[in-house]
Amino acid sequence: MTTRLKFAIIGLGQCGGNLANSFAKYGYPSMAVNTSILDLKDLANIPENRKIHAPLNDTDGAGKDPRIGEKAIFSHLPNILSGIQQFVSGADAILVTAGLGGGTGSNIALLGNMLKRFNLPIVALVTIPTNDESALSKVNALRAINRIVGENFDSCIIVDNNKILQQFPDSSLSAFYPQANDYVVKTFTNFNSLSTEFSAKSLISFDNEDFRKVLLSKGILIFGETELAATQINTLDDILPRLKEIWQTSGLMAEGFNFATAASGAISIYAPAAILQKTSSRFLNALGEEFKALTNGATCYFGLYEVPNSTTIKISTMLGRLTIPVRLQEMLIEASSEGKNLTQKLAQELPTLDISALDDMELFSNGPAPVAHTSSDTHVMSRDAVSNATTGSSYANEPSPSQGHSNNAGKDTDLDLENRSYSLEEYVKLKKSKSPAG
Ligand SMILES: Nc1nc2c(ncn2[C@@H]2O[C@H](COP(=O)(O)OP(=O)(O)OP(=O)(O)O)[C@@H](O)[C@H]2O)c(=O)[nH]1
Ligand SMILES: [Mg+2]
Repeated sequence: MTTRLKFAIIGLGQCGGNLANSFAKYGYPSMAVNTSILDLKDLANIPENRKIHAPLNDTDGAGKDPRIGEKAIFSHLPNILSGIQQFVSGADAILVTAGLGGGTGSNIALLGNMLKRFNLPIVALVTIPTNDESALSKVNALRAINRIVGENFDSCIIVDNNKILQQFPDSSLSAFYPQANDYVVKTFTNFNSLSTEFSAKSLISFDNEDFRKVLLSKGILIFGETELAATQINTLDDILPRLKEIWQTSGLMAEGFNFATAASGAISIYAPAAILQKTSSRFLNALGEEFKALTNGATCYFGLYEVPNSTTIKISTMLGRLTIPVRLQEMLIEASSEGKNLTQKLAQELPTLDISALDDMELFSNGPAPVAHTSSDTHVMSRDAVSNATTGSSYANEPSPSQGHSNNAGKDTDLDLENRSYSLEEYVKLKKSKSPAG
């Protein structure tokens, strides 16, 4: 792949690793850093020596706790930095990527800050949680976004996971993330790749330096592509009223940007010869005017290409140095109410049951205290009782020799048992010897 800029990709956490894995599929040198060994093992496109396992002690993952992720990164910092140092040498820029809802990837600003020592531009590509995710994920994401913007990276691309469902409504559970990650990487690559330019005839060229200017313009960056059937439009002027809509809806970027905050942008148009022939040369002025009006005067870099035999018009756009979008302000409102509930729940003592109704219950018999026997016969007696029990008669049901004595009151009164226990044998012998018949 011939690219405008040679990016070295570093994925942090599970989402970051998955995105780095997708970048690797498109030919970018990629590595992954994670607190979880299980997440790392599935990254098939990343070589084993480019996977850095950085757990905190014996834990696997950070359990959505950014403090664990932070400690884990610090505890492996020398190892992480030496691995990255070799990896990034020769690159034009570093792209760090992560999901901000978890405990590992939400430390992307910390990692990015450490990477500043390599003196390369740093782009962050992050995902923000869906509405359905927990307050904890949203709070993690909002704190992380603020740190990224505060750290002044060369730009930050925000992929909104909410939009994956809109973009791929029929996606299966297993294809959901891979499909979205592939789409993000493919769109990014279309900007960074020169292959379309090679196959097209350039009327106005969007060159590498233009790309670098917009990409590294600080703040938040959006990019996207739209394709229209050539039959849908007559001349390129027809796309002008749709420009804002294209920015607002294209791709998986977070929505609700104030385009007037953009400082720079790019628009590349790829069209078939027939459409270009019908379009007046005044189109470029009109496009420049429209762009300036929408962005309140941002610098725009244009590219215009004639694509032979094409039946579509492709419009690629980038806008740089935008401020945090409304989508994140909405998330802040959700997170503060959901987070308050969660904080209250966590602050509450765990209630126990009122079991006073059980206080007077004695469920174990105190019974008469066992009689202390001194005779060794006792031992023999109980053995016999056990053997009786096993032959069907139980010790409890069978009258004991002494009971037998009292039950047959009058008859065996002469049998002097002295409150003692006897073996059955002994008892029968005694009884026989004392009975008149015996
Ligand atoms: N687009 C996309 N989003 C993902 C992907 N995997 C996870 N996410 C999102 O990323 C957020 C963070 O999840 P993880 O990446 O698993 O978190 P982590 O950084 O590994 O942190 P811990 O699991 O706490 O160690 C979640 O809230 C999801 O919304 C992925 O492959 N693609
Ligand atoms: Mg994880």
